[in-house]
Parts: sequence; C-alpha cells; structure tokens
Amino acid sequence: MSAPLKNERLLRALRREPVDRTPVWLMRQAGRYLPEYRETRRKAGSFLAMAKNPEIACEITLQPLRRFPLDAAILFSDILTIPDAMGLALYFVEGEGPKFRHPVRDAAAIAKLGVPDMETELRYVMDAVRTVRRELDGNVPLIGFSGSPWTLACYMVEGGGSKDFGRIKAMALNEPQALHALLSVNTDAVIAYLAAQRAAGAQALQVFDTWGGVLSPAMYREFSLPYLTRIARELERGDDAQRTPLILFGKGNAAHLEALADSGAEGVGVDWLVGLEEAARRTGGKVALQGNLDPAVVYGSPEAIRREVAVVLDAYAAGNGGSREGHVFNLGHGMSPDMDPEHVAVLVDAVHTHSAR
Ligand code: 1CP
Repeated sequence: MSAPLKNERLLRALRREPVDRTPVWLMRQAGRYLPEYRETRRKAGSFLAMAKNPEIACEITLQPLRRFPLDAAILFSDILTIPDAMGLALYFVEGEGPKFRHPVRDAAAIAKLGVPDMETELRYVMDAVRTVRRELDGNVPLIGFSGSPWTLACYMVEGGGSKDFGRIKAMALNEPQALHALLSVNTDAVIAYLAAQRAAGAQALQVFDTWGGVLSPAMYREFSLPYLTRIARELERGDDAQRTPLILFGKGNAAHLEALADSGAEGVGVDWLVGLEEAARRTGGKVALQGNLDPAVVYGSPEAIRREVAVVLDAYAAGNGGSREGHVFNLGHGMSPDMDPEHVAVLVDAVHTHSAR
C-alpha cells in the first residue's frame, strides 16, 4: 500500500510522454554541499554508518527535496555496497575516498565471488528504499541505482579509486577471461540488486557507468557495453505504462550513443562533452535522454546559470524536432562538495521556468 504519485514528470519524460515542465534531479543531490548533510554526518560519524542506517539514509535522501522543488529523489547509498557484500570489505580513508581491504586481483579470487543475498546481506539498502517510499508519501518518485559491472570491477580490482586504471586494464589485456568472469558475476549481482530495489519500492532505476569512458571504443564494446545491454534486456521491470524505467548513465559514453539507444533501456544519461542536439539526433527518439549541464556551471553567477540551462534545454529540443518531450534535465556528472546551495535553487528554477509549456 503506497500513496499515488503526485509528480509524474520524471516517469512521463522517461516514457517520452508530454509534461508541463522538464523534470530535473541532480546526481549527488544528497551530499556534502548541504550544511544539513555535514551536520548529520558529524553526528553519525562516518559515511558508512549513515548509509547502513535506513532512518539516516532516508533523512539524507529527503534533505535536498526540502530545499528545492526537485522532480525525483535518489536513494542515499553508494555503488560500492555490492562488492562490500561480496566480502571485499569497504572502508573509507578521510580525504582519500573508498577502499577495499580485499581487492580481487586474479582468477582464483574472482572464482570465489557470488551474488549476495539481497534481503539479508543488503537488507539495509532495501530497508532504506522502503523507509524513503513511506516518507516521500507519493510527492516525487524514488530512483534506485547501482554501479555498472565495469565500474564496480574498476574499484574491485584497483582496490579503490584510480588515476590510470593500470591494474584492471592489465587484467583486460593479459587475462581477459578472468575479467569477463568478474563482469559476469557483477552483472548477475546488479540485476538482482536493481530487481530487489524495485520490489522494495524504487520507481526508476539508474546504472552509473562512471568509468566506461576510460576505455578505448573497442575495449568499451568488449568490457562494458555487452554487460549494460544484458542488464537492460534481463532486468524484469513490468509492462507499458507500469514499466519501471531504467537509465544507463555513462561518463564519456558519447561514442556509443547509438548502441546504448538500442540496448533496451528507457533512458540514456550523458555527460557535457557531447551536445544534446547531436545526442538527440543520434538516438532518434528510441530512448529518453538525461543530462547534461557541465557541473562547473553551478560555480557561475545566477545569470550565467540561467543562460547555460536554457542552452541545454534548447539544444535538446533542436535535436528532437523542436519538442522537449523525452528530456530529463540533470548535470553531466555529480555535484561537488564546495557548490553553493543558493546556486542549485537558481538552477532548478531555471529548468522549470524555461521549459514551462
Ligand atoms: O560524506 C562523505 O565523505 C561521503 C561522500 C559520498 C557520498 C555523498 C560517497 C562516497 N558516496 C556518496 C553518495 C552517493 N554515491 C550517491 C547518493 C545519491 C546522490 O545524491 O546522488 C550515489 C548515487 C553514489 C554513486 C557513486 N559512488 C558513484 C557513481 C556516481 C558518480 O559520482 O560517478 C561512484 C563512482 C561512487 C564511489 C564513491 N563513493 C564515495 C565517493 C567519494 C566515491 C567516488 C570516489 C572516486 O572518485 O573514485
């Protein structure tokens, strides 16, 4: 039993149906740029303590929605929950980002990995989804998410963030069968994870392929695209008007827009290095497009933000036969901790004002 949805802009846009205004949400909208987030984190102690507590995860998910009239909530969690539950043991070093105590570096370690149980090992994520759905009370839809098989593999093999992805690329070159085995188990886990979030109440789903763009086009077609396509084809998400839409976001995915439009996903998220006019033309109405304001525009003046938002909205329409249908406004990547919440308010207002039909 849950409340009927009061704001359907996101779901309608992902079905490429008409909307009164272009929907907007922002990657990493819940996070360190908000003083209330920093206050919650100070009390909770650590990122993981917050993410593993459904009440706190719910509170942080809702924080940006109290300030801005965003058209969707995204669950406060992380992509690294899956490898953590696989036994790699996630931890954070202040100022250095996520790390794993047990990275997987060879075929023997990969062979031991299995798909975690979603309602035991990842129960805290599903409980957070259920809690947020209850507290949202139908005001806006909730987006659930996962990392892509390739992006998860990057952290699992490197043992944390990386500048050159030397270890995983060496594995791709020297032991491609081992890497395919890792990508395969990751894909099974991502499908089970997204299905469980949907069952718990997520109304749209996004896959973050943050590091797909570090691959050459040929390597992307071997190590990322087939697994994204398998998720889009195999993830059960209902029929027609009731279908739970899937968005494939990728940083640096501009070379692959046609293939992503044919993947079976409902939406494709793009960064700011490709114009939305070109992206809309090349995807030809097969999918909705999400993006793609350069996040650094948030550092600009209110006037500059309004101008650049209009450029993105109008570029999409220009490539989509003059229509704004099928566009979800977002940044081309996530918010940064030093961004000004006042500027975010201007951005959200600019999207709604400029796109009003
Ligand atoms: O307070 C803190 O220090 C924690 C910082 C933080 C936050 C706020 C991390 C650690 N994760 C998150 C939340 C998060 N991560 C969300 C929440 C929902 C939202 O508001 O968008 C989401 C969707 C993610 C997804 C995520 N985690 C991605 C994919 C998206 C992206 O930004 O590219 C990646 C690559 C991660 C790994 C990760 N977790 C945290 C950090 C700082 C990082 C990036 C590390 C790196 O750059 O390699």
